[in-house]
Amino acid sequence: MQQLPCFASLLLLLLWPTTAAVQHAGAAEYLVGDVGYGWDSGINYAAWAREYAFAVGDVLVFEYVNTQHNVYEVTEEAYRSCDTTAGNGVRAKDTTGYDRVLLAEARDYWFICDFPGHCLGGMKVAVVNVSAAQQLQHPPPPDYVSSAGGGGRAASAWALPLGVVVALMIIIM
Ligand SMILES: [Cu+2]
Repeated sequence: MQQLPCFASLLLLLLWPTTAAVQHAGAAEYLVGDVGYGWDSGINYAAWAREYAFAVGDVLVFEYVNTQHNVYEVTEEAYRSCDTTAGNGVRAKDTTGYDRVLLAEARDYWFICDFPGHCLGGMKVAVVNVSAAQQLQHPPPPDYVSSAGGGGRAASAWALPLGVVVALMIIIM
């Protein structure tokens, strides 16, 4: 009879990291520019985007001062020309200052700041080759590495064997 609470607490211990893995194994969030208010003038977004392999389900977080910048999702042509006259090539507009953009499709995404001169000054980011499936070794953004979320990432590697152990224990009980 004394075995039951022991099993229960052991189960809880085993289930906890499994749950964490489920939460973190999927989509990742990327703070554009990697720092607070990282959507700004004077940042090399080509270098930023090269650091990551984006996948469907990932979320880009644009944080910025919304009286000074905005986020327009545009066509590749408008991205290159920075010309959005009369709404040309504009797919979506975000202006809150904290915009979360879901990468819902496996395609290329093009973003610019539409404030006068900002796009031409380099305030634009291309998120290309968004892959259809989440990769097993999907690189997490730095804020996940340094925070408690890193444990979740590490846990995902042994989530499956852990699940088997938990299932076995349930059968034994
Ligand atoms: Cu701007």
